[in-house]
Amino acid sequence: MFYQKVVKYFLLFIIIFLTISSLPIKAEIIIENEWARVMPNGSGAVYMKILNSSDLEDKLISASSDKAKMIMIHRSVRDGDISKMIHIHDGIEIPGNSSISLKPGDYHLMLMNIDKILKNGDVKSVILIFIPVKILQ
Ligand SMILES: [Cu+2]
Repeated sequence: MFYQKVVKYFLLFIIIFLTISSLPIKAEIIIENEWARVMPNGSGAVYMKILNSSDLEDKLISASSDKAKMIMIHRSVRDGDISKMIHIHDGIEIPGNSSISLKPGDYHLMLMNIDKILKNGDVKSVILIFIPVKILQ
């Protein structure tokens, strides 16, 4: 119960800005249903749905915010009875004309050392960096 209360109290919403590269190959990325929560220990997670409406495979490779010292791409996985988080080093691929959901118990952006002055309901931005997979090959 304590956990739920904390989550509710510290809920904050985050607006996402996209950094689309100036490269000639571009995917069409749309972000929906973005939200976030922070924990009393100063960590937090950002969730969203990422839609790729182009034919090109795209990849979320990193994220940053001036309100958190570091953001890592994580995935929660179950190992028997234990839930643990894996650091996804090489990003999240979003195939053409499909979507990926970052949600509790699955992919999320893990915020470390969040600015302590954040309050419930604050709106902050996170910068997402995408690169078309074709460029990486
Ligand atoms: Cu995590």
